Amino acid sequence: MQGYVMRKCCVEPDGKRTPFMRRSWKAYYACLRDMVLYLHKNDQQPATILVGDTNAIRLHHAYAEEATDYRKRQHVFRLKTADWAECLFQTSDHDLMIKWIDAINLI
Ligand code: I3P
Repeated sequence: MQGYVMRKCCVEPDGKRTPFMRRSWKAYYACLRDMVLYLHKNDQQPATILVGDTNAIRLHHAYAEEATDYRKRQHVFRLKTADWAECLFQTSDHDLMIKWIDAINLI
């Protein structure tokens, strides 16, 4: 699965709140491949991203769910990874949000 999403970092792998400078929403072209969610700057010749980079999120033991507590934007889901990091993703509509959640949780 792949497509454009917005991402907002909330909690770092150490469990601490993401610093102010890195909490803003940013657009990415997301690609789900081999249990890793790669966040590319765009869909043109995606650059190589090494697993372990903040833009290559390992999905083993990760969990996605609708972020019903986040009311500033629509169609937002939360991704919690095995290292306790958390980020929010916004999709363009509800169906796409459900598809991303299922794709992440069912791999
Ligand atoms: C905002 C800034 C805020 C953050 C907000 C961001 O980005 O990072 O700290 O609020 O998130 O959009 P910008 O500087 O680009 O305006 P929090 O610290 O409360 O997360 P929000 O859109 O969820 O309010």
